[in-house]
Amino acid sequence: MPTVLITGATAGIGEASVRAFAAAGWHVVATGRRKERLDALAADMGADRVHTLAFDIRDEAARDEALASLPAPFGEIDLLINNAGLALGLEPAQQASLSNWTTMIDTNITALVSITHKLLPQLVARKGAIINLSSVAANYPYPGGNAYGATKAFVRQFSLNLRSDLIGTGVRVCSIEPGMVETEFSLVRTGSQEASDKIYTGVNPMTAEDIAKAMLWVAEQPPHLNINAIELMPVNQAWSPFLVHREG
Ligand code: 8X3
Repeated sequence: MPTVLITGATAGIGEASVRAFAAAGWHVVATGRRKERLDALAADMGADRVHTLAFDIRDEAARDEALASLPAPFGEIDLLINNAGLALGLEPAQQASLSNWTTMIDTNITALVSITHKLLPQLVARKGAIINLSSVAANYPYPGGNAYGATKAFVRQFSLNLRSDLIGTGVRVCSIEPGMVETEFSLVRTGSQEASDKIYTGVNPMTAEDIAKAMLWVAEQPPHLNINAIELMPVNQAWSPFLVHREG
């Protein structure tokens, strides 16, 4: 069975993806910062199916050391799921914290690009695949989206540009672009469980399992078929009219 490496696997979409791919018979390398959560996941799914690596995705030396330790068959990665990422803050740009912006850029862009660059030779050799977690925020601006949306626009465009360069290698690339999914996402973004609950109340938002299922579907398409991008929203989420400021 093929092997998938999933970043940001300790919660939400990452954790649900580990469960979905392992249940479908894949070997899964689950990476993230919170070791006890990774241990629990491996205990749950079986250590023969899920191998865990605890490191901060922004720490290249720790990442390389962890990847070098992978035993067979976990070291033979066929699919990279770049799920690790976060949103911090919903303030307008002129009030936002610069350190929030740089943390998002470091995680959502720099770390994603770096692990992709690291694994690309192997993925090319194995005719593998990459699934990048972008967002609807890549495609539509919204108040408070500022740097977060821009990082996700990078992820989408990087995915599409990878397709151009990887033509002829057999490597497939997909950008997954979800709207509202109830996970720790909004808790991390707002710093408050109450604020997070308010965002999802009455929305019937998507679940982490919904997105994991979509990723598994993408991964299990026949090798001649590439799903370029998938944009998903709960039925109760859509677009609003342009903001218009009237003077006077
Ligand atoms: C976040 C998407 O719609 O929750 O990636 O802002 S949304």
